[in-house]
Amino acid sequence: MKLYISTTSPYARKCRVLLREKGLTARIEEVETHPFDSTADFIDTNPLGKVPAMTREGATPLIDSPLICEFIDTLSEPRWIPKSGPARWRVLRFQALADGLIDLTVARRIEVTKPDCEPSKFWVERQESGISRALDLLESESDKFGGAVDLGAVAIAVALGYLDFRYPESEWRQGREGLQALFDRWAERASFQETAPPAS
Ligand SMILES: N[C@@H](CCC(=O)N[C@@H](CS)C(=O)NCC(=O)O)C(=O)O
Repeated sequence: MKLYISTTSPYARKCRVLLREKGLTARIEEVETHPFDSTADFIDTNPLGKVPAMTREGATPLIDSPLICEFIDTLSEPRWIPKSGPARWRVLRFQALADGLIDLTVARRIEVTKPDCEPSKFWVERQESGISRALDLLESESDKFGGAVDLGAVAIAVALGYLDFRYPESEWRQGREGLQALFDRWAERASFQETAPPAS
């Protein structure tokens, strides 16, 4: 099996952290790709041209990081996504919030780095407000993921790492001790260190 990744993609990083934590790096080969290169193998795997994307022997390819993580999680125990009950929805909701935080941060960066064009104040303010509200909500619920080792906690830590990488002016740590504690805890793990984005 192959996992198409880029080293700067936070969505791919979520899958890569999970692969390492679940001891599956020998079963799934990471193939570094630049989504804009659109090689035939990559586009056959994901016609949308986005990473991460995954090939599987004798089965359909998988795209979209939540789906890929769900599949990876079935390959070894213990599960990082609870199979049922309220814990499952808690973990998947935290992943959705974290992915949404990444979506807004990516959109903001595209807006502020557009060549030959002033960023739209309306969109940048809208994206920054959404980022700030999502961070405040996660901080207010940080007792729920506290010391958790599951996909929700991974997704939040990856989103915070992406803010450091692409939007350090957000100063997300200010007044958010719960999120800072979560991030510091993950920053110590080999899975997190090995998948850190390159220095920008
Ligand atoms: N919802 C997707 C988002 C994937 C995504 O947007 N990946 C970015 C890299 S961070 C990408 O490949 N962008 C290339 C493009 O949009 O053309 C996921 O969770 O996997």
